[in-house]
Amino acid sequence: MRKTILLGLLLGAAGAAAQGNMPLSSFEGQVVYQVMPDRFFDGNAANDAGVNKGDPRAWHGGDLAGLTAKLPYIQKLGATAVWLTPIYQQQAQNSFDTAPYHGYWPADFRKVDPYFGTLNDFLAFIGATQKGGMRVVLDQVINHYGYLAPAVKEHPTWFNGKAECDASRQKDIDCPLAGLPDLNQGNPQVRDLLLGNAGFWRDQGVSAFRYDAIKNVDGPFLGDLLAGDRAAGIWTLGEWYNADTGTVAEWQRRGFDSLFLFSLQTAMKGSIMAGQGLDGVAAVLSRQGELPRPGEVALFLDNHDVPRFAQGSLFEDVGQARTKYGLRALMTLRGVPVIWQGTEIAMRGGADPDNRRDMRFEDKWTPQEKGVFEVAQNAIAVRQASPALSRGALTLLKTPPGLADRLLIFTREQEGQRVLVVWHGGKTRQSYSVRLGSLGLSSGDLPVIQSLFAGQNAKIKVSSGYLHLSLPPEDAAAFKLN
Ligand SMILES: [Ca+2]
Ligand SMILES: [Ca+2]
Repeated sequence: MRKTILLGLLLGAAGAAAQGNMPLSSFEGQVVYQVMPDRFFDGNAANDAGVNKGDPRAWHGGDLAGLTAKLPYIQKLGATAVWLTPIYQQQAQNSFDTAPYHGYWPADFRKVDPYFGTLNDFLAFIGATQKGGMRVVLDQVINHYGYLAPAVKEHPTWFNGKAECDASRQKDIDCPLAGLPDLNQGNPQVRDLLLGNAGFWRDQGVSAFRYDAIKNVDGPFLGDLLAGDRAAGIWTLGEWYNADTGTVAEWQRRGFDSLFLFSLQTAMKGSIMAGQGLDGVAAVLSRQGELPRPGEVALFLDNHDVPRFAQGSLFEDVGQARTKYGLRALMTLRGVPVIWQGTEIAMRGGADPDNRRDMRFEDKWTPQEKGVFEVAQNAIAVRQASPALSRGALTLLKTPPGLADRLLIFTREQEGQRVLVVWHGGKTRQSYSVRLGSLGLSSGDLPVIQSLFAGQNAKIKVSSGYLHLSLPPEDAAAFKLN
């Protein structure tokens, strides 16, 4: 026990020193593309034993060789970083009639599962990303092993059992998540194992970690883990399911560079996909001042744990149109946009595993899917070409009374460049005339105005102290002001 405390103090001191000397890692300006390798692309049929593409709960054969082969596709979309769900060696058997294709049932944290390939395949992928100037975010599991991992029987003292769970006052931390064998990070062997895992993968050339289920992990251990990452220049992204602005702010203060802002995803899906007012989005954005580092927060329309964004609409064509709106809207926000594979073509799917259908590439697309991709590609390019959109401060403007459900207006500003952003929830094309003074703008603030997104007809004019907007239905527009 004493040894543990001393080691903790030492690491804490090293962490503090590192924080003092090292600039904080940043992903501001990046666009992340999220991949679940088993469901992305099969680049090696030799590791496909037992694959059954007809079963959504089975292995589907996608692998690291396939991911490397399709890296040009991700680059063509315009993403600058790739987040892979875990690639570790998984438990050999199924649980609940489900194979560990998703990567969250690890058996060995320092081996690559043969279905995904080898460590050399991973290094080849890293090499290809580095050649393309891209970054890699690797998913790290720190809360549990897979249900049937050999370690559970080999090292019973590593895990919180029923007694520990019953006695705990922090049930989220010391009780099993979905029944998974829960690691006791207070055990020095477990601690060293997990800190060592982080070091092992850092050494393979990753830029960032996405830490799974941080709500369920011991806080002091997380502090030590983050100190090590920070000292090594690794960006850390925590997953706290359903986190709101307050939770993200708290964990940024406690050392994470970023968390996923689930509350914004909920509000965006509600307003863009389900016809709720845009005031719900404004309410989330109005809290950004609470965030220590708003530019680092991870923003998303959907991911592998929630139903697909496009699934929020009954009809496929409506889902596609609203996904275009969602993708444009996402690219106007302050933070780090994360696009889950297939959202760029408005793939559909309900709850897990239906939201993890195999990725489909260009040769299989309908003209409508191609249309969604082109909007995604353009929106990303517009964001990347604009310092204001990619890194600028966001200032929410006051929407005139009675319009807050239909209009969301804000500016993004960086290096003297300014962009005016308008989201329009109206169901038909509509014109609005808003007094500049009521938005907190003066006419002198709006010298030259240029619409930024291609393929949409959004217009803006300033005259006699009014901002006149002519907006397509259900879409987000961005206008460069100078
Ligand atoms: Ca394969
Ligand atoms: Ca736990």
